[in-house]
Amino acid sequence: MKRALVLCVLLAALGWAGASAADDLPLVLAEDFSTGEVGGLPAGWILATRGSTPDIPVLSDEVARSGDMALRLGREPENAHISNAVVISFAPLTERAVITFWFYAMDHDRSLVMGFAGRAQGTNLFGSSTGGFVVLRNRAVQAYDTAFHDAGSYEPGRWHKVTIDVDIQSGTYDVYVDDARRAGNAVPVHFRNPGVTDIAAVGFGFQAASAAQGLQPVYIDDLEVRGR
Ligand SMILES: [Ca+2]
Repeated sequence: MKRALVLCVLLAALGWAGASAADDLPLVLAEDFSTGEVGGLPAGWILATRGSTPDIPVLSDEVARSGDMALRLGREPENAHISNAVVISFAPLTERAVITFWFYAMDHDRSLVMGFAGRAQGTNLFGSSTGGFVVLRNRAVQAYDTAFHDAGSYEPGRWHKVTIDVDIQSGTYDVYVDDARRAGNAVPVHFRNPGVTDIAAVGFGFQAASAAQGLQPVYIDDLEVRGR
């Protein structure tokens, strides 16, 4: 009893009590971006067009955390600052979802946008239709509902792990960077779209802050979804 209490206090102090039991959840999706051709879409993913840019996320062998390939999000400098996105769907989760992925950014400019939402949203996982919404912004991983909330800092040129622990019924989630909750990050963050009632898709795109900023790619690898 005493030992269990000590463990609980320790986990709470580490800010990790919420996500510690994620391994007990059924594995829904594991994606290491190993299926497909360099320069093409990863197998099983759907293109979600956003605006009128030719830039699309593609498989790349420039940087990989596992195997030879990762997902490369980027844009050509003359193109719009928001690229097209890719989305993968899975059977709807209605209770809890734990989404983990790794990213490798080339600089501190805003570059990555990641969203997750339900079956009713289809591939429309960004902007006001999204459930949860995570970006790289102001040298931090941030989650957005009606304001940006820091979840943790990151450095260019190395892999960082993002864990998103979603309480689907309450429409809230916590974000951890490299298995830690940032000090002072007391939120759970609310879904941007309160009408999201299940989680059935995850999507990634490139979104710079402006046409003049965010010209370097960011890479995604080793995405995993657990839940029920
Ligand atoms: Ca890989």
